[in-house]
Amino acid sequence: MDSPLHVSREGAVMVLTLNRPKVNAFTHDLTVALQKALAQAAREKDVRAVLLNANGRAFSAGQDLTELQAVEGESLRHHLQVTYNPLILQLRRLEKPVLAALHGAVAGAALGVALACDLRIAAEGTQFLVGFSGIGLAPDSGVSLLLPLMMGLGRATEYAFTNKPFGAEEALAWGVVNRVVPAERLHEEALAWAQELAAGPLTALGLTKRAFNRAIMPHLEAVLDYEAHIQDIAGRTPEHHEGVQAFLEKRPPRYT
Ligand code: T3D
Repeated sequence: MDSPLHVSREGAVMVLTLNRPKVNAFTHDLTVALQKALAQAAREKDVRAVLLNANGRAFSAGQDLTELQAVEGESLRHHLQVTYNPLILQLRRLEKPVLAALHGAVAGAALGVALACDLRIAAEGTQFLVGFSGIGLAPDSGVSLLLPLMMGLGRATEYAFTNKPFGAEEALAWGVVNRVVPAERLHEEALAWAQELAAGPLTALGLTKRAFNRAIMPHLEAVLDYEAHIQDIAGRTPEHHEGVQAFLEKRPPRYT
């Protein structure tokens, strides 16, 4: 079976490419592969920047809902503690620039992963979906902190409550992404930008990231832990079961 994550090098840039069938939904294996690759990026001195992108029609639809159904017996707290929470912390703590190149759909936990990167470049036509309320959950993967931080609390609340998508141009106007480029130029532009970042003063950039973390998200670890706590509550509700069931049966959810 093909690996869920392709790890390659373009000079000093480590390129991490999500590579799952259909929509790059995150499985346990993909999350662990990302954690390992980021640990490698931190260790290897000649890696000076990371580019996170994806093969296929979408960057990622977030948590794989077929796999989530399989772990339903377990607590979502535990699931988050071994998957997204360490991944988000790694992305923020890696003292090297991390650029996300986004296309297609970016939903749920994948939105959290994208927001935890330092910079985002999106293809025209990219659709962003907060996702969680669509399956009766609350935001996790750092989304409860990072989305209001970037787009403002009012907008974040609206898009989290309604689960309606917003597009690349809105994401650009609201500061959720830094650049929007034609889809056919995404890879080339993202790689060129990552190379430029890799040629920068690495220690200064790493310390800048450390300073930003300290200034505006010193409590990130506690936020992730609290998200896991409330997701555990949401995960036990009939709303969540109905939301996932409805998605898998391709019908609108019926909440009572
Ligand atoms: O403890 C924990 O881990 C809880 C944490 C949860 C974190 C989360 O990420 S919660 C949010 C999970 N994600 C979603 O709810 C998004 C669900 N997907 C969608 O809304 C849409 O698929 C997209 C907007 C992402 C893309 O729409 P579109 O029209 O381009 O594609 P599609 O037709 O909806 O999907 C294509 C296929 O991918 C389809 O399968 P099929 O019919 O070809 O066999 C669909 O079922 C499948 N798919 C889409 N999203 C997921 C998925 N399969 C598994 N998991 C998915 N998340």
